[in-house]
Amino acid sequence: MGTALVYHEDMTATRLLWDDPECEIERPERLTAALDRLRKCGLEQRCLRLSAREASEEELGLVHSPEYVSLVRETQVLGKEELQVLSGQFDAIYFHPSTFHCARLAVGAALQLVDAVLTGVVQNGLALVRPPGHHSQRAAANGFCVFNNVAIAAVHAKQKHGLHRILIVDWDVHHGQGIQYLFEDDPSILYFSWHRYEHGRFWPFLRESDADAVGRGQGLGFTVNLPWNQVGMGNADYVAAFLHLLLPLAFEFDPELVLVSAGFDSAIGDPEGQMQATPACFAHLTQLLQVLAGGRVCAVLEGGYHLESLAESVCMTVQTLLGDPAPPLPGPMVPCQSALESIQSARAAQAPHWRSLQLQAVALTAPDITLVLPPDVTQQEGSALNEETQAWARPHESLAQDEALTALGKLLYLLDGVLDGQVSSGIVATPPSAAAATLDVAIQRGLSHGAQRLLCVALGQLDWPPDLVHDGGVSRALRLCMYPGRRILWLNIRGKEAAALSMFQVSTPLPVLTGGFLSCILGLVLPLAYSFQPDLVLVALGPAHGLQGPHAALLTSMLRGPAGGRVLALLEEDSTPQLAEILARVLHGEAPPSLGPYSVASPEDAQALMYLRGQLEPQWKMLQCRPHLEA
Ligand code: Q9C
Ligand code: ZN
Repeated sequence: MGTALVYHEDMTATRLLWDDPECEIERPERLTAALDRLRKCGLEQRCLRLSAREASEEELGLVHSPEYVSLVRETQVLGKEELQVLSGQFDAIYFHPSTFHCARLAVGAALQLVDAVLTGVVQNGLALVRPPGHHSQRAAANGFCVFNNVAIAAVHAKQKHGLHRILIVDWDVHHGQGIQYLFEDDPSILYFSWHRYEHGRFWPFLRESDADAVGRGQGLGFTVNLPWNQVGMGNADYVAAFLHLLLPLAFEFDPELVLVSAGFDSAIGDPEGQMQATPACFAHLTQLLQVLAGGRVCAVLEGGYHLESLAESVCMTVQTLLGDPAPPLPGPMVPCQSALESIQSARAAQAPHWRSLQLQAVALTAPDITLVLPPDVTQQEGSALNEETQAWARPHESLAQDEALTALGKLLYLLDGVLDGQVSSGIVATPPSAAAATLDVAIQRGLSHGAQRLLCVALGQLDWPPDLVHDGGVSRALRLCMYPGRRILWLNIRGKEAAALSMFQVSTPLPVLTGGFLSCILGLVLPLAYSFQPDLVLVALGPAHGLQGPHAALLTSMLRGPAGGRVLALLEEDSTPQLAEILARVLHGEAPPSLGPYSVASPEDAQALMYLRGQLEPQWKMLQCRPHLEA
């Protein structure tokens, strides 16, 4: 359905006319650098280009006072000295004769984007604007922001399009206190912001930026603050914040539209943020948001002052909005202790207001589950690998029939295509009787054809390579996965028991209720996958997988993230055509359908999840959502 890019060259007009070290970073080149890079990468050409219009004064009045709008209107005729004096009455603000025009274009761009998405002209989009908006308040300019672009867009979406639930995700590195103040008591707008805070020692130095500010009155729980108390937060910290805090709430909220206050001063190199997240991280954040609201995501530029980092991060965001898979994240995915402390305190502050965060509370009894520990095979000889691989190549009886062989042939063809980078993903249907054997061969072929780490998510009756499990004490399969190289992570979601046979072989019951399924994906599958960093994911829907279409689509869609989009889906030939179609769509970058109203996880599901997380957390660090207790 397409991606809109909303822009107007006039927005490069406003600029600082006097000396002010604090304000000089907000300059016209921010927009030109982003746009130039989009052109160079061929991304601008793939978007629907919309020329921004000016917002009307009535539209500005949706969140600002008439007196304030008049004040800004009158700056158009002021001279430099007068502009400087007026600017000094606000915190971190400069006015320019073109400010009123630019700021109205910025609001207008956000409104046009929302209109294009909500009328179905496009699926999603980005508005490249100056001045930014999220610090601006009902009657005050603040932090380079004149009118609150995103807040006005949210009120407009409610009033003109009749929406009832809007999620605002503010990934700018500063707290969008302007948005928070405007919607503090409004339960129809869920506002999430992470921000550099340093225990209150970073601008704008507000007590109400801390995690315990959760909204007021009817809006309790609809303000979500995640204060970063150290600089240097990186990809793992940002992804963990989404998986363990934002997304559980967002799914429970079930928004009709996602607005992103898309500041890129939270990226590496930015002088304001001093953070470490790489531009590719914004592709992942975008992809994680695209599973909400049927994929209706409107991103509006806020901050971002390192031109190179800004431009690259904007490209990553647009590329992902267009449906391309997110590039793999570099480096080990281990959230830092300070980030975990912040996430934990925000979860604690929000828990009274959200059922999705209350899972721990219901499962107080000891789980009726046994952990099967593997024999210690880590010391065995690595030379066994080749022999194992050959043993796996033995003809499988169930692959003898023609149709099974044909399916296998297709699978191998696709697998090679994915590993060689010719295609990004694929789907293969197999006869039900051949599902397990096909999966075996897929794993073996994947490993011998260049996959370094292979994640296999098996649903239904698909055991870890069945004919190999009971092979003289230590299973060959287990040996292969434990040593050498630790190359396979096997996760079976099949409706029986929760067990971690090893750190690489995990089984969990299939949750039936939406809440259980979501917490399984967000709290187990994705953290495992992001920690493991596979270069190929096999999603196998085996016999009696019991998964509903939207659930299968969500799982498959989200598994594109950790593997750079390299996902092969295996399903049974007698699956419905609708299932195959929906999986093909999400693998192609389309948004999965909404899961509908939230229903909380069953105590059994919650317990199984909690148990497995406890077992696996020491090795797979993205599972953590609280800091280690130091002695
Ligand atoms: N070094 C936006 O990013 N100055 N506004 C902070 C701390 C104000 C940022 C000084 C920063 C405003 C939209
Ligand atoms: Zn900012």
